[in-house]
Amino acid sequence: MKKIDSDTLLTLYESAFYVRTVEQIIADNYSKGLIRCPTHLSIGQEMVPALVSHFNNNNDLAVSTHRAHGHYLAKGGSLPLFFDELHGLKSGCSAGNGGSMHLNDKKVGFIGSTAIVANTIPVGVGLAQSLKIDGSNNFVYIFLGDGATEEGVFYESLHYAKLYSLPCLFIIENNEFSVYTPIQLRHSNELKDKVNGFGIQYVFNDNHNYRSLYGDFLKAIEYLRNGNGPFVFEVMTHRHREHCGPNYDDELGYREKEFLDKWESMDILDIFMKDMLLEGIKQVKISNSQNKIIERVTKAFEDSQNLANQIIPDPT
Ligand SMILES: Cc1ncc(C[n+]2csc(CCOP(=O)(O)OP(=O)(O)O)c2C)c(N)n1
Repeated sequence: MKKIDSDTLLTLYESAFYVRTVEQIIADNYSKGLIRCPTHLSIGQEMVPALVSHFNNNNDLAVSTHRAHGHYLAKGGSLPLFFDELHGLKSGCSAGNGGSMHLNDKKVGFIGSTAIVANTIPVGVGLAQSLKIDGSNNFVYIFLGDGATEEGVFYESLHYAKLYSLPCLFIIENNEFSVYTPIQLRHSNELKDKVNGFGIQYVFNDNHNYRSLYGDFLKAIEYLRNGNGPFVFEVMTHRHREHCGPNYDDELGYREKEFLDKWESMDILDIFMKDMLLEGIKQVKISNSQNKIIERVTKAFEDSQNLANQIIPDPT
């Protein structure tokens, strides 16, 4: 198991806490009506963003899905532009035309997220081909959910990426549900078997097993930078909130109480906190980090809300 030193542990925690804080403020304020776009929160799924942020290189590219906030922020996407986008402001990262699901920040290699399940996957493969043609040792993060692995284009993309040995890091955040439908009713066999059928490298990890995740992530990046072709990285994770929106929808009963309790007890922020204290990181240091993040996020959010408040809707 890869040893993670205490500085790295704190950095991973800070990145995860940052994404959680951003999404929490969105959830807390969504009902005010200033954010009107459909918004898919990834509260509970901060582990992958924490890793991506830790290893971020602006020359690596990324494409993502409807649940893209964490990926955008992890790639270093601008927080003010992000909040402005959610508020539909012209100053947003997609000029206010995209909303939560359509984020771009080319400066940091975040080429885009879209709402059509799986449709950024082949775009990512095309970007990887262009990197390869340019002789670059950068790669493309292709973020997707387990639901997207049911689309034919995912398999066409795996095939093409393998055939041309393209630098694609497919990261599948498996939260076990496609809206309300559990994976057991959607998949006949393991993803691993399907990926192996293409002769592509594959690793699986649980969200909370972050030491193993960290080590595998390092290996995957090295593999890609050395020009060895595509890599599939599946992470078992959990979204705490409803599929789309700021609320909980546990009353619908599509996820058993035991399932929800199990994931509640494995919340990644709690696990990091416990381990940081065990490693001897002082509570005061952690609190200082938290406060700085909260302050930064709150300021950026309030700025966007104030700007949105000044815009009087056109009565026509
Ligand atoms: C091509 C297409 N089919 C269906 C939908 C409706 N839809 C939106 S999100 C979603 C579930 C996707 O599940 P997954 O890929 O696992 O991502 P998650 O929402 O769990 O993050 C579906 C079916 C869509 N947007 N696009």
